[in-house]
Amino acid sequence: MMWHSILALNAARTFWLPEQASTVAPDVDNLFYFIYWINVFFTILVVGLMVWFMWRYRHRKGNEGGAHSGHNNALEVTWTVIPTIIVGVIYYWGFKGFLNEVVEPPGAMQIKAVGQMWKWQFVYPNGGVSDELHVPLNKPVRMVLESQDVIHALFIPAFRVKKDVVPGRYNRMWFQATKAGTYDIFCADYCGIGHSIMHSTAVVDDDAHFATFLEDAANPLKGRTYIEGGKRLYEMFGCVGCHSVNGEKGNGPTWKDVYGSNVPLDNGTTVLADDAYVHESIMDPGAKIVKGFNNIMPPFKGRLNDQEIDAITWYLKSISSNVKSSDLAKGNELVPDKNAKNETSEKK
Ligand code: HEC
Ligand SMILES: [Cu+2]
Repeated sequence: MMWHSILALNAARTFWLPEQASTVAPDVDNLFYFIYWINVFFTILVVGLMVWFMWRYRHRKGNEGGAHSGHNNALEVTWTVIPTIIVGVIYYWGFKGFLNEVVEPPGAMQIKAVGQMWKWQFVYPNGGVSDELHVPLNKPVRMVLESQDVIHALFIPAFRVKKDVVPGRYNRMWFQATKAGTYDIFCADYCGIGHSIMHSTAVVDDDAHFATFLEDAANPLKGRTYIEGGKRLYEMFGCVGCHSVNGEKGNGPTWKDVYGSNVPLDNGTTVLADDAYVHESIMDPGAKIVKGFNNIMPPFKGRLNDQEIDAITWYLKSISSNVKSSDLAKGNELVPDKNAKNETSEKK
């Protein structure tokens, strides 16, 4: 079709639009340019005629006006039928494109996107987690969208997809990336003071890189020491949102100097913050409530395995003055690889 080749030329230049990096992108852009060029054509036609008529029928001596034209059937039919056809074409094209964006192809890989003020987290089928979206090249991906707080919207311009992320509801969208590279991700719904910093990156990987990424995302401790791994988990699992490591009080108690201290509880007793207490605090936060805090910490039972809790514990020790640095030797050892995979795959 001639239209298509003209439109394709346009799209290649991407004068208005971002790069095309998904299967649906060319169609979305072609429709955009179709409407755009129709507008250009009719704007020039109508404005051109107006200007020409103004000139042609301007007031002149001897031309006092007079003849008025009345009803004209041919004209009425023309300007009814042509726009109707154009609107029909736009509707058909748009609806078909809409269906393409809504009906996902079979075999899509599911990635969960969790929006929270003001960051995105992505969860992969193997339990891996990242704050930067990685997707495989040329494979359909289903995004299941979940919000922890208010309404956000996941917008990946290069893929031409955007969808609201609504608390209490699982929205979905799908795409298939067609070009390796990195692309912007934005939040497209005003969600508070940090809205403008709520962005991330979509990385389209070839199969080998994607496999490596998945492996690393699901085995956050691999190749790291216990202390480094614990710090990574602290960030990956959002502990950082409630627990500071510099002594500042947040929604939860600071982690600085907690390990090895006597923690006052809300039932009036105290407890020594040792390995067992840390383990219990993570798996079953409601069991002992720290005085002055509420029971708002989500339990991480089923999300963190023993090795990961060990790593977090070493991280806690490394930032506590109650632990001598000579006692940190084990924490500076590399986490052994064994079983890491089997255990983490149980995470949801
Ligand atoms: C939504 C906020 C929130 C998040 C997220 C959170 N916590 Fe907590 N955490 C708290 C609060 C509040 C307390 C104190 C109340 C209690 O004992 O349950 C607490 C207590 C603790 C304690 C006991 C600390 C002490 O001073 O005695 C540990 C250990 C702990 N959390 C670990 C974690 C880890 C590990 C993560 C991430 C995997 C995490 N928390 C994520 C809110 C949070
Ligand atoms: Cu947002």
